Amino acid sequence: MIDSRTIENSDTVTQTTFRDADYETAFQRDGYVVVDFATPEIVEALLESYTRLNSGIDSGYYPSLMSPDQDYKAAANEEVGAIVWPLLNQLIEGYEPLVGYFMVKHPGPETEVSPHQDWILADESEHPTMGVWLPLTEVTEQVGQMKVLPGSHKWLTGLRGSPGFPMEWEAEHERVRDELMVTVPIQVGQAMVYDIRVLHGTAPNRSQSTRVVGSLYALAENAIPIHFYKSPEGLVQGYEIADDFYTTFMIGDVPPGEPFIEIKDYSVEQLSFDEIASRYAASRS
Ligand SMILES: O=C(O)CCC(=O)C(=O)O
Repeated sequence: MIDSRTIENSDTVTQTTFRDADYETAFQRDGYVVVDFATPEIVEALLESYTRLNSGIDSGYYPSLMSPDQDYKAAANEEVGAIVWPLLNQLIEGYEPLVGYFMVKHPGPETEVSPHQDWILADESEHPTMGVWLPLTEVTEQVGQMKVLPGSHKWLTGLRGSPGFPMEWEAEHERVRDELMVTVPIQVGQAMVYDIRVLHGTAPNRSQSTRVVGSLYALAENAIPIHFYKSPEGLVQGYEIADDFYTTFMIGDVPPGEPFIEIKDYSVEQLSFDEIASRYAASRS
C-alpha cells in the first residue's frame, strides 16, 4: 500500500505500526483497532484446526499456551500462525510472528478474564508488541465481550510476566472495569489488533456454547524475545528466551538460562481509582 508515510523520513516510518494511516492514528490514541480481518473460509479453517487439534480441556477458560501438552501447543502455534500471520502482516509493517494460539472459553460463571496487560514479550521502548484477537465464534454480551481501557498503553507502567506481578491498577481493577473500561464489540471475521500493554479483559461466558478465538503475538523485526519471572520471594529476573519457549513453558516454571537482569524486592506504586481516572481523562483530552 502506498500512502503519505511512504515518502516521509525513515525515522518516522520506523515508528509506525499500521500500514493504513487511519488505523495508525486510532491505534496510537486507543492502543487497539477493530478491523475486518478474515473471510468466512478462513474462520472455518481455523475452527477446523481448533476442533481437530483437540486440547483435551473441556471446561473453564484457557489459552492453548497453558496446555501441558507441548505437541498440542506446537501444532496450534504452527496452524494458527500459518493462517493468521499473513493477514496481520498485511495490516502492520516491520513485524514478525512470535506465537499463535487459541483462546477458548467454555461456558461457566467463573470464566471472567479480569482486566490485565499481557506479559512483556520484548523491549517495548521503541516498538509496541502486537496482539491479535480474532473471534471464530460469536462474541455476544452473554458470551463475554472484550473490554478495554483505551489509551492505557501510554501511561500504565511496570514489569509484566509470570507467574504474577504486582500491577499499579490491581487494587482498583473492579472499579476500573465497571466505570472506565469500554466494551469493544467484535464480529466473527473481525479482529482486535492491539498493543499488548493496553488494559483489557473479558466477561464470563454465560451462554451455553464454547467461545473460540484465534490469537497471535507479533514482535518488531529483530526484537529479542524476553520473559520476566518473579520468584515467590519477590526476586524479579529477566531472561532472553528460545524459539520454543511458548510451546514448552508452564506458568510457575523458572525460565531456563541465565537472567540478563535481577531486581530484588520488586514493587510498584498502587494507584488510587481517582489517579487512574485522572490519567485516563488526561490521555483522552
Ligand atoms: O480470550 C479472552 O477471553 C481474553 C483474552 C485476553 O485477554 C488476552 O489475549 O490477553
